Amino acid sequence: MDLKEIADNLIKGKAPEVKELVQKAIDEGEDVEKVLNEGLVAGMSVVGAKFKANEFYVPEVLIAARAMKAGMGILRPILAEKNIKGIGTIVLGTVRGDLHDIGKNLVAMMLEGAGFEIIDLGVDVSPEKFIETAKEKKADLVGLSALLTTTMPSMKDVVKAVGDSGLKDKVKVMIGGAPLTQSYADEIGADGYAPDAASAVDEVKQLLGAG
Ligand code: B1M
Repeated sequence: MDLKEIADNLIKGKAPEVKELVQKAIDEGEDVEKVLNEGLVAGMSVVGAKFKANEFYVPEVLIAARAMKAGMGILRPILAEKNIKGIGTIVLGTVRGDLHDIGKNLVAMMLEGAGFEIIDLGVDVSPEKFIETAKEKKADLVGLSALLTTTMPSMKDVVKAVGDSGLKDKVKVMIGGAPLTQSYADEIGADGYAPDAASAVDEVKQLLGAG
């Protein structure tokens, strides 16, 4: 079957169609990685590009992400069974004291769409929790989101905790969120910064030398 059909439906945010087509592709014996890459990831890449170019706005991205989730629901168990590792493992969360998660969820979706394994710790995450999970899951990168100027300093605590726990050479730290800037990332010693969800994918790929 033409896997572009999956991508096209994903771009339009048609979750039931995406789910059905992914199932059909698997039933027809299509390679699971091919379905992931040429169907779901290809579609999500277009969504990311359109979001970057201001052709898509947050609602369209969320609807497309929901369609991707529907397709991933079928692929994930097969991938896990075949033990196909993603191109990197990312621990993601909104920092301590901060409850905003809409942007962080978008970043998670885009990164998952790009083939990364995402461990989403949710909101109000302490530096200790980031470190503990990064160690346990052997993460390649910790992604921090903040929407409040009052919670930005918590990112500095996480960067310090990464250094103190001996993970500095193993785990990169990327930050993002409306009040953040590259210069703040430089100031606190974070490895990377991304202004939006589509750029987050590019930045992570660059930081991890993936793709
Ligand atoms: Co709040 N809030 N809020 N809020 N809220 C803001 C952020 C605010 C700017 C509104 C304002 O005053 N104009 C202001 C912050 C001011 C400041 O710090 N300078 C504010 C405030 C003050 C507060 C409260 C303190 C209000 C109060 O109770 N008095 C309170 C704090 C609660 C807390 O966190 N402890 C609060 C609460 C809330 C709600 C719960 C009601 C709700 C959050 C719901 C939720 O997230 N589940 C909420 C919302 C919705 C907003 C606004 C309106 C929208 C935020 C949003 O979702 N944007 C916001 C005002 C605004 O931005 N217009 C506001 C859409 C989202 C897609 O964008 O999150 O920027 P964004 O994510 C982008 C990029 O930033 C980037 O990619 C995303 C997609 O492109 N990005 C990353 C984000 N994380 C990234 C991580 C990366 C890379 C990129 O790498 C890891």
